[in-house]
Amino acid sequence: MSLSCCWSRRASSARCTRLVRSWAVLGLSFLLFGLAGLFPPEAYAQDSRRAPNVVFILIDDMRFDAAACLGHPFLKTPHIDAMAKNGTNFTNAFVTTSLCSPSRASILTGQYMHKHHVVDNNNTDLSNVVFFPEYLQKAGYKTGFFGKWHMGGGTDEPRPGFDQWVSFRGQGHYYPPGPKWTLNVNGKSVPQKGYITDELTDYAIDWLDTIDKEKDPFFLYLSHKAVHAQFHPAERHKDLYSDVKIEPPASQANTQENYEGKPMWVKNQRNSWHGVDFPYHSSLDIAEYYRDYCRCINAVDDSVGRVRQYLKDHNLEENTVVMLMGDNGFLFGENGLIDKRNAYEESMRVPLVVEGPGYFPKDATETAVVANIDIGPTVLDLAGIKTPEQMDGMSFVKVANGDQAAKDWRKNLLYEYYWEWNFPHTPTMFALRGERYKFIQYHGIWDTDELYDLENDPHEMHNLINEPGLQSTVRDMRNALNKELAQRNAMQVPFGAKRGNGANLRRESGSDAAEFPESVIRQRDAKN
Ligand SMILES: [Ca+2]
Repeated sequence: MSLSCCWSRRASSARCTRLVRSWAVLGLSFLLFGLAGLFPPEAYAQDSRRAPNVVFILIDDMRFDAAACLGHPFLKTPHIDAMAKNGTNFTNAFVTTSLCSPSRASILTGQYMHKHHVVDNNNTDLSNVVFFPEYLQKAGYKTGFFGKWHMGGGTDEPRPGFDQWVSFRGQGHYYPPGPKWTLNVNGKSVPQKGYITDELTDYAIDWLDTIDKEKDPFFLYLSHKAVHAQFHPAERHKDLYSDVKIEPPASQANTQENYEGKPMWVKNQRNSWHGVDFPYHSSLDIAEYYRDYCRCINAVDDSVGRVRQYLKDHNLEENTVVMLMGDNGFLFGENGLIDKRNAYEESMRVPLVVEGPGYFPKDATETAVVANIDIGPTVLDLAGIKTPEQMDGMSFVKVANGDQAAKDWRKNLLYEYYWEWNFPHTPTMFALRGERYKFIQYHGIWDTDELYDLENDPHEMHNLINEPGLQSTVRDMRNALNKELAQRNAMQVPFGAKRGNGANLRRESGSDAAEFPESVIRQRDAKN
């Protein structure tokens, strides 16, 4: 092996750094002892540095494209861009369930929803799970949680795994709604003073100041309330992007062409709580709504800038891995829908940018399919802790560095969402998201499943489920999905108690209900 080999690969400075370090240690070994055989191979293959600090920044409902470096047409996000320039942009990052609490539980446990059982935003039972920061504590890390927890939103009490705790009940508020609104700071109620994105960053940085950073590694979990609805930008950002003309996505138009081949639930949801005809049962202007969403991103970008500046000012850049991720995506009119939950790209795809000199390549793009369930295993791997058996995810450190062959990485990612009483317009679905094709299988509807060619149809406009030339692909993906569900013991759908009608209204002047597709219509008997 020569040192030059790493330059022929994609941007892989981390691997080079490790190789240089490994060869330096190996040379020293020969010098001191003369006999390489005295050393087990691990002795010079391992990183001699202390386990790195890790900063995990989770952005609520951040779409895969919600930063300039992620391809957004007008957002200005200099700090997230600088992070991507100094690290790796994972362009195929997903969540295994596109909903706040289930996805957050998957991040914290490394498990699928069907295993951790946080199946909606109401379920509060977390008695049978282990949060990955609990392992970090045992390994000597100082751990701090700042922001939205959400699982069991009725309480803001500290949860296991964190030495420092700052959180709030439920979704929290951008600005305090009144003098009685409080944050929970290590078990004590403390009034929220200002804009939540800034205030959480203040708390996080104040906590970093208290740590003996020479002695202890730290894990900072900065879990922003932004950019969840209802969007309320910081005062300094309230006029940003006012002159930008916002065009609806091409698939938003209510045309026969757009709904050709789509399941009936998609057209029906158009005129519902989560559709453009009756958004949140109101007359909301989706374009203005999106503008405020973008403005809220800017406070997050400022927060990223402040955290990175702190690391720089305290000489922590070289031994700290910073990760930025969304807990789920968000639709702003695609297919006539808003919000999330479904398995379309805008819903299940999220941003994931990771920087850490020597750990992740700089200015690199990684296309391996990674997910929220991989965060726990990855952070534990960085800390030198083996992935616990109960976790479903995998560490992506090696695959990002080119040290793990692509063939040994997952080819298809399982996606799951369970129908909710509260939002009856999105059905239960299971999907396999592969590198080229996505197969979506529904439970509880009877008109059609879906298959998309993501290479030629990235916006999922043409359902290929009935395409004659792709029937073997449909069969293979259906078999693979069923096999994966069976192996994971996931062929069951839990549900909670019904408490009301849910958001089941339709606007009288909105679009009509969908008609059954021709594929299920017969003239006489089923043999026609
Ligand atoms: Ca969310």
